[in-house]
Amino acid sequence: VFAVAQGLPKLAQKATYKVGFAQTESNNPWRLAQTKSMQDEAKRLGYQLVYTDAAGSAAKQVSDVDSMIAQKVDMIFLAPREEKPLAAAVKKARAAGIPVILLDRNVDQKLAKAGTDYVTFIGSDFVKEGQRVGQWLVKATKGKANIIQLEGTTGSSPANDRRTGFESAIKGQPGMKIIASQTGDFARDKGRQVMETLLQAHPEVNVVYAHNDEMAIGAIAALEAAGRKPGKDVMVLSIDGGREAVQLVIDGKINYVVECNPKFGPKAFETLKNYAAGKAVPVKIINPDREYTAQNAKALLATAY
Ligand code: GYE
Repeated sequence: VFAVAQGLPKLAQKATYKVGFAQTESNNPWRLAQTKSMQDEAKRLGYQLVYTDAAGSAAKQVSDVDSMIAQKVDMIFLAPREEKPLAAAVKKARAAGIPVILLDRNVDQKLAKAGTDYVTFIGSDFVKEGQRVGQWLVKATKGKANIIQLEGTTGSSPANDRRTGFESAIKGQPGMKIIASQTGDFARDKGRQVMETLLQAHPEVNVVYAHNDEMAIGAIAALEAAGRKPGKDVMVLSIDGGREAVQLVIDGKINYVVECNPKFGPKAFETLKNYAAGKAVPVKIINPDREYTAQNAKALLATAY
């Protein structure tokens, strides 16, 4: 299925564009790297970028999109914080004749559709990311583990899908149990606090699966404060692959990381140009993800974001 055929708002071919980028928050290195990549590419092309930061509020992000519509931007890049509340914002932009490209997170597919309500989703396959972590863990533990899962932002597509993928990968393993699963909102300090509480209630834990690096790093702090050895007596697994986490793989405190690369700028703007040129744009553009292990982390560190 290709986007151009479906009656989406058209985008004229112009020498320069005024483009919106509605970011979800900027409290972690992943978000900062993504924003920088978007800003750098806009600058390189000589496009005007209208940037907003929803500061962790889906309601603010909805009004940020409203203001971009009012400013009549040519196109909106949106990183929807949560799947449901932002679906309506996507439809509003479409009704106003402004095409939307979703970056890194998706909206609820029952509420808004790729190729109809928005042009395309560019990002990772989150189900697969979770599956890769689960499959690695099955091998590494020979199917025996007491797992604490630190979930991402409630209602966000990566949290939903990383949980689904992981749980599907360990499903056939009677010796692998998720003994607790709670949200840490993709944030370092929240991850630390949640881990601190869960650790007291579940001292039998020997694996922490965090939906992103930030929560994994927070969990490591909680484990160390409690006298546990992250990476040794409690395995730590995460997703993202920022430089700090890759260094922790080298240090032996994180055992396995699936990459989720935040450098969307070049792909995002290339897609804009293809769309304006009337080329067929696929309704999903999936970024390839690497992985970091004790074997390759040193060699790949310099190329991590
Ligand atoms: O993993 C996390 C960020 O939406 C894929 O959001 C993104 C996730 C990423 O805050 O660190």
